[in-house]
Amino acid sequence: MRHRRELPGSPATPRARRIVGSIGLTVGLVAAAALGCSSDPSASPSTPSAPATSAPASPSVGAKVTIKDFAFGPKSVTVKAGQTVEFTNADTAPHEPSQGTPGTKGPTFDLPTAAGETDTTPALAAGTYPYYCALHEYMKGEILVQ
Ligand SMILES: [Cu+2]
Repeated sequence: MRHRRELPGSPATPRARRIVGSIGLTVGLVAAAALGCSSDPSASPSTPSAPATSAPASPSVGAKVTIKDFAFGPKSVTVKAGQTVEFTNADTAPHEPSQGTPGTKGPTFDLPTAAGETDTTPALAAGTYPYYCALHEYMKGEILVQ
């Protein structure tokens, strides 16, 4: 009996109004938050981040080899550890300077270089790197890295 009197009683109406009012406020806040969030992505492109890919310093070229008349010139070059060797193909045929010796290609570099193009080895660690042309195995050279 006591419970039935309280449930349908008049106090329910003010409670309902409070609940509806709080829902309205909540919806308004959520809508405002959604608008704020959606405006952020559109604003971010206006502040471009610095290009990260250009940051690492490229190793310096320690020597340049010209491929001409199916020969490497000079045949032997010397660079410092961490430097690279740049190959320029001055022939009209493609060449492929490859670290190692014919039949025993090494892992350090393999540079298919079209006529007129330039290709560069990775930074080299100290050591002696014989190389040859994978397309014309009689073409040979040597890189000394100190
Ligand atoms: Cu060649």
